[in-house]
Amino acid sequence: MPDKSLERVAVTGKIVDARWLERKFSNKFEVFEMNHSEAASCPESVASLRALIGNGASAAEIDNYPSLEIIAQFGVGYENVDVAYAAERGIVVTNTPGVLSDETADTAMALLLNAVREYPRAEAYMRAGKWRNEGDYPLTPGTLRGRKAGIFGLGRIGKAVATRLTAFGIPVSYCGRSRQADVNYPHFERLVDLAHSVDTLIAAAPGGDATRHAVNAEVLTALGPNGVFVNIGRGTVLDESALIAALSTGAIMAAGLDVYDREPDINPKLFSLTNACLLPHVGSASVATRRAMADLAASNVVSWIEEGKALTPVAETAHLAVRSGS
Ligand code: 8YV
Repeated sequence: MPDKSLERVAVTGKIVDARWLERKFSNKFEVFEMNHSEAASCPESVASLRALIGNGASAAEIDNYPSLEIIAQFGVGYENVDVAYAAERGIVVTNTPGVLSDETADTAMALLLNAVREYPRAEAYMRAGKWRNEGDYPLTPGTLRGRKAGIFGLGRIGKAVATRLTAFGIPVSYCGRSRQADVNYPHFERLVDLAHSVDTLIAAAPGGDATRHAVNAEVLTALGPNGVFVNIGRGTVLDESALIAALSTGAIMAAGLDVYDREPDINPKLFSLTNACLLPHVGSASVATRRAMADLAASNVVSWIEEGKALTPVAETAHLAVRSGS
């Protein structure tokens, strides 16, 4: 029986392990699993909810919850939360920075290796019995040896990718909002200039209007015919039609994608390209990492309820991280 004195917390959207969350925080709050449309159709059941753990909330969805004080986004990206509107209503928004950086950076390296050395295709070749019947899998034109990498978006995930590339012997440079004092990698202000100076571009940039279609035909062409593009951040950062054209014409060699413009609806043309290695947005998708994300989201809620302090507020609502009077 749930303890009636416990706070009820709305859990919406794709939280991979809501049951685990419920067990782990059972003495802290009561999970109220639902989706935003249920909230809209049943206003009395959500009228008193102060906290929401979820993935995305538009202004209209936020308005379903008149008593809302905190939105704990399940993920590091939060372009699908209307933070400006949340701030206007005095609602603090938190995300899950740090806990998924290594897992996501590992996925970027897997995409890079798979795109360049064709490991998924080589495995499919073997499973089809072709090794025995037709001979060795062809030598790959691509190699990581001698590559130069550029990272678009040197946040926590970008930095974890840079560490891995450096360990692989690949020099790194980057393009981001500003030059960062804690790294020595060369910085480029313009993405196209970065692309001209490397042959491997890895996007780990946030989504939203500021980065929409930043990786366009000009940027891709600048990578050259040996070029490889990997996207581990947000699908909206890439002009997908430009990538499809670049892969089809050989303007670049290969690509590895984990994120898409309108996922999970994928442009079918991508499926027909053998030089595209495609994953279904699994960058952070291990049980351990998704639990660490759920843990951090829920800890933000607990800290807010118990102490009036959000642990990892997003920049736009940092001024709301401490409840007035706390
Ligand atoms: C998850 C992500 O896929 O953190 C993010 O921004 O995109 C991923 O880690 C997502 O948040 C889980 O739904």
